[in-house]
Amino acid sequence: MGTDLIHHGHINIIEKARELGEVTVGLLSDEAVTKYSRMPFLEYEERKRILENIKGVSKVILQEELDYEKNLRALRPDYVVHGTDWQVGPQKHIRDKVIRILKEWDGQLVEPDYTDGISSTGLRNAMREVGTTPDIRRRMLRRLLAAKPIVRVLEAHNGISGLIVEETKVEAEGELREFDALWVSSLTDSTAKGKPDTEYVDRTSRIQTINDILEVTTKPIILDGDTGGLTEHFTMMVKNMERLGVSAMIIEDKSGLKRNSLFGTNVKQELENIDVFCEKISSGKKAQLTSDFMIIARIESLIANAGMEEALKRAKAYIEAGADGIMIHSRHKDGSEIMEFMKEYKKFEYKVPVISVPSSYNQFTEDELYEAGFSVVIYANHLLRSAFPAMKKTAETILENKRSLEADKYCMSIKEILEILPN
Ligand code: SPV
Ligand code: MG
Repeated sequence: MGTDLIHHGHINIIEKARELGEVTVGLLSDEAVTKYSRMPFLEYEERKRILENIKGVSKVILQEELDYEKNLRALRPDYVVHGTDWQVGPQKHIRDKVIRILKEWDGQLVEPDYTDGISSTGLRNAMREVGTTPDIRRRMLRRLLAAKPIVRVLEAHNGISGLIVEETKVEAEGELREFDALWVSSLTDSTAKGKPDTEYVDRTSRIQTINDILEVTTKPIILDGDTGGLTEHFTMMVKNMERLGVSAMIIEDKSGLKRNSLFGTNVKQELENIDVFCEKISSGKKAQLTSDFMIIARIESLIANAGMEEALKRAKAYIEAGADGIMIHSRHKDGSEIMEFMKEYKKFEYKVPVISVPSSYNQFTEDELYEAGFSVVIYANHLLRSAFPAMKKTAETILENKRSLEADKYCMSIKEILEILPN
């Protein structure tokens, strides 16, 4: 079992197992669950306690992988009892292997009928409508970092794009894929408001966007905190974000009028003094109330053409100042400077998770970024960038035809739009 949402369907399975003998539950670790489903709301130890207290369960053991081989060989059970849900879909090959291994000692697979009218997925959807708590959501990013090779993050700039990040799923290469977390980007938050990405959109407005997203999602949020502003304001913002349940804030080491990094040196990109930025990081760390919240230092040396040495020097200094992660940014398309940075970073004595924003070097797959040493990949602006051309095309088509009929093919139906919104 993996889920934390226990229902009478699970109890039916446990009762069936109890008729056959002494029941041991293999409980999936966070790491194993996230290979086929989203992270459970409750942590492993909490899920374990619940199961241990269910009538008829003798023992709960850790299952670190989706594959049952290790536990099967250790226990050599007479029966494996499992719901029918794995007979099709991404877990089918795991089921086939269980049957094969059980044969070695004449063990048997028993699959009680699915209990009608209830499913963990249905409950999960209901949970989403109920929402989550700031504490559960805030902690989720650290749990994902511990459980997943690379955490996959997509940009959201309002409620509807938040819903897309929350709900989009695909089944590919035998696994169920979805996004792990949301990035609240300064670029797309500003652009959606028709404003430049220069910290002109103020904190009150950014908090409103975050609230709109929080209201309709349960996944963890990483906030683009721009430069963090004055240290005194940054520390207040840290407390504010913590209270809302945001998991992390990334601040960049720029000063003066902040310009978007993807302009590169076409505009003036002024780097903050290292000591001043270190002081900002350590003040933020001192201000936070929980141990879950993360402050991530973003290094802009490569964007400002200040060189690799400078980028590495800053990474060391920021880690020493208490940064929980670093983000190294680059706008070079070939990705060579980012890979060189990671090669040198691997030699660091003290390491923290490193975040990649591959807007320019987007030829690399997540697997390749993981191999290079990254722990998080942020797709920083793609929902806004893809929505904009469709909107523009629709506007042009209406003008050309003096009616909207021809624009229908660029639009989702009214019925669909009504159905994607939560009731
Ligand atoms: C953003 O998404 O606002 C970022 C990333 O800061 S970038 O636009 O690449 O600077
Ligand atoms: Mg930004």
